[in-house]
Amino acid sequence: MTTGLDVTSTGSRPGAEPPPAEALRLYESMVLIRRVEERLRDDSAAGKLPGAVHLYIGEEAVAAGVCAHLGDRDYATSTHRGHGHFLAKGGDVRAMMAEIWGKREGICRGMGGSMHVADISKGILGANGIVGAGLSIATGAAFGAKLDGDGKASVCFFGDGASNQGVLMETLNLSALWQLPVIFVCENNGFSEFTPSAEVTAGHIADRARAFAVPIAEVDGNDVTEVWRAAGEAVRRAREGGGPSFIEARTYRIQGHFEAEKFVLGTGSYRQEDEIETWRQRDPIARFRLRLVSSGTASAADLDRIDAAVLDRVADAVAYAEAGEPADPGLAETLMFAPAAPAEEA
Ligand SMILES: Cc1ncc(C[n+]2csc(CCOP(=O)(O)OP(=O)(O)O)c2C)c(N)n1
Repeated sequence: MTTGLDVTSTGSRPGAEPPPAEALRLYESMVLIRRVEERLRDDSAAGKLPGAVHLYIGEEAVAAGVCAHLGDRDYATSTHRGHGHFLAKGGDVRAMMAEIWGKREGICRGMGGSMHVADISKGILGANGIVGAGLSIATGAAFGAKLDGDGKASVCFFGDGASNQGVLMETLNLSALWQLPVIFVCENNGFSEFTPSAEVTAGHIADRARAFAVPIAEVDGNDVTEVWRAAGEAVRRAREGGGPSFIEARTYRIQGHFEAEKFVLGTGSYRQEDEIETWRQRDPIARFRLRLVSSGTASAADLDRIDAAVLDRVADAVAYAEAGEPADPGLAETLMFAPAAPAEEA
């Protein structure tokens, strides 16, 4: 359901397909996110994880389709639902798993947990528990990239709930004014916690960008090819100095807002089983698998091999996390604050 780009395209032709090797990477990226999160779902239910996890199951095509165009030098900011962004951007699965398990082998030495997975060396500027906070961080990074002048792009993933934060208007304004290489990616999954988007969100989300003349693309966020195409165009625009872009990806989260939400909600429910089932039928991985096989890009056996290798990686990451040492609370102060600047000589 692409409703089209709002401006003259500078990038990939409508209908362009990812080349075969890229298509297989997209598939692998989505399957890795899914299998990691299924383990997190199960281990959370078994009470093995020290904190809450917000899962991305059903939304994998957005992270995979966008991050396929990014390298380690590019930036991405994430949300409280950030495991998919971390993995798709090239974060290490073992280090992320250990982080979520609260182990010192974790990417933030187990001090951050699920909502703060980050790896600056790969341009992963962090998951973030503050809704909308990634918008200003990504825009700041884009400002830095523009000053560096070396073609880096900066992506901000955020939800439909975050689209109601004032900071979106501020960052759209500055990025349009200064033509910053930032790509706003709204993952519109229809809910803000337990509230349907329609009850808290006025108007059409992409129109917020239209007001600043920022080019927009509205895509089916469960179709990785559509996301990949729109993101390719936006990243190219950013690298060529063409300024910001806005992608609204319509998707759905299959799991709850966070695992164990049923203990908060009691017997109440904010969505119907048949709605969830309808979206299960639009599963981005199953759809892409069918497309790869029916187009002859890959055989079912090729994809089964990828599936099996991913399962091995996930099992290895869980074993690594389980065997790790608990985080050291004594590090809290040293890890939290940057060292004081040396005193200036009189
Ligand atoms: C500034 C701020 N306000 C409120 C919250 C509480 N909160 C956590 S997640 C969430 C919903 C976010 O919805 P959305 O941006 O659509 O992301 P989704 O959970 O759907 O991925 C809210 C309101 C918060 N963490 N930060």
